[in-house]
Amino acid sequence: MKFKKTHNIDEISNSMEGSSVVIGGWVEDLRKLGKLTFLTVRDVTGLAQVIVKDLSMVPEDLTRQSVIMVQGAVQSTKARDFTFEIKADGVDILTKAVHPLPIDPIGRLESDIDNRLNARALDLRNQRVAAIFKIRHHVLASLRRILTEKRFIEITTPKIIGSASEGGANLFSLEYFGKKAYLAQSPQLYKEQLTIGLERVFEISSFYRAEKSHTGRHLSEFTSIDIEAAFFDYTDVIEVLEDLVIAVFSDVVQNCKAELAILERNLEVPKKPFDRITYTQVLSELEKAGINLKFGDDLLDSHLKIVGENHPGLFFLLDWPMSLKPFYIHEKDEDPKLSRSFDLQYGYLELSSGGRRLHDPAKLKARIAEQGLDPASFEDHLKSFDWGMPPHSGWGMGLDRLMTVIVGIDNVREVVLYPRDPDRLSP
Ligand code: AMO
Repeated sequence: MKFKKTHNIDEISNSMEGSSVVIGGWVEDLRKLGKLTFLTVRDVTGLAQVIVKDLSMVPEDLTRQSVIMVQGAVQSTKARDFTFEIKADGVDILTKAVHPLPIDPIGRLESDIDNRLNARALDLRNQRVAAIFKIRHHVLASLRRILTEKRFIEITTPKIIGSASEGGANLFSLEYFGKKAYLAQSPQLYKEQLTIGLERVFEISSFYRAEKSHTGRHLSEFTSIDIEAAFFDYTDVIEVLEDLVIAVFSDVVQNCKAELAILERNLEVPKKPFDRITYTQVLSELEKAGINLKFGDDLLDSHLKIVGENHPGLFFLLDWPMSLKPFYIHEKDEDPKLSRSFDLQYGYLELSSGGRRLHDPAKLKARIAEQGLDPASFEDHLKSFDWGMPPHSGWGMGLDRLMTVIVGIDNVREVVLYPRDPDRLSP
């Protein structure tokens, strides 16, 4: 490198007229007008116009998206889209990009999502795509800040595990030094155990589901936000979730104005309280729509579409039948057929599910057997319930699904850098 970068592009303004600066970035556009060459150069913070008077500074074969550094003086400009320009007195060509590129990185020519994902690093030069991942960064920062303020402690649990955390279905298995191992579907068992030592815990990590689903909301590797809290009932963790979603939306609206503008997204901060609808109410809504389900029937996609049309925003779906819930969920004292559990829905889309957990080891063991699971494979987990397990509740929320709601794009592949689904294992 001939020069040392002095400024990010967004740190330069027309008030710096006459100052010498060095920027580094990618050539977005390049035009020759008589003896002048006009370059636009983009870094992660913005776009600058550069004027080169000396033809020898810019080789004939300089391609778009090549990496350059420019040293020059800031000057005012008449160009419509810029508030300043840089008159180059030195250009260092650091890497030449191939021509043609596999996709148009500026997005003038639309590429389909498969081609874009195959060239994801380049796809991020498209400002709409970069905006999504800048927002995702702010969402993650916001989640960590808010949960920390609520006295949750961040944990990291194993992703290679010896037995299923969510029951037997949808598990990826692998060979682990001659033994069979699995990729964790969720941190469920660990987060429950850790309420013993840390009381309130959260994890934000990748988890794995071998689901052969080809939808806009299922991935084989997804990011889950999980919490678990000792001495909390399910109504308490519902409140944490409600506060968290409102605070995250509000942080995004405050901190990501430019990104939301690029996405032409008018994000509204939801208001408290979100509607609370019971499973039994849903059955009667469906009945009115001509669909007769019995208590205990699961809600299929087609049912949730109808419920979503009736309730288009955020709402909690409460009090599911125990028969539909995982072994660790606690029943309602007043009606043991009902569970102390909930889902957070955005219309038909399930964003989160959670509930109060069983903390009595005998009851938990009985439920494991009742669900046809082998108590022996939960031996380590069950042991910890004899060491002073507090009553506890928690939930898991799909970050990728939450992101689709925030950016208003209906496909999780758009909000994950390198998505994994049944058809995609690379790049
Ligand atoms: P559940 O299985 O409902 O619950 O998952 C919680 C949330 O994770 C997201 N999610 C997914 N997102 C993308 N692709 C997938 N394949 C996928 N699977 C799940 C969803 C879902 O609502 N242990 C419980 C949570 C708890 O009770 O704490 C669990 O994993 O947004």
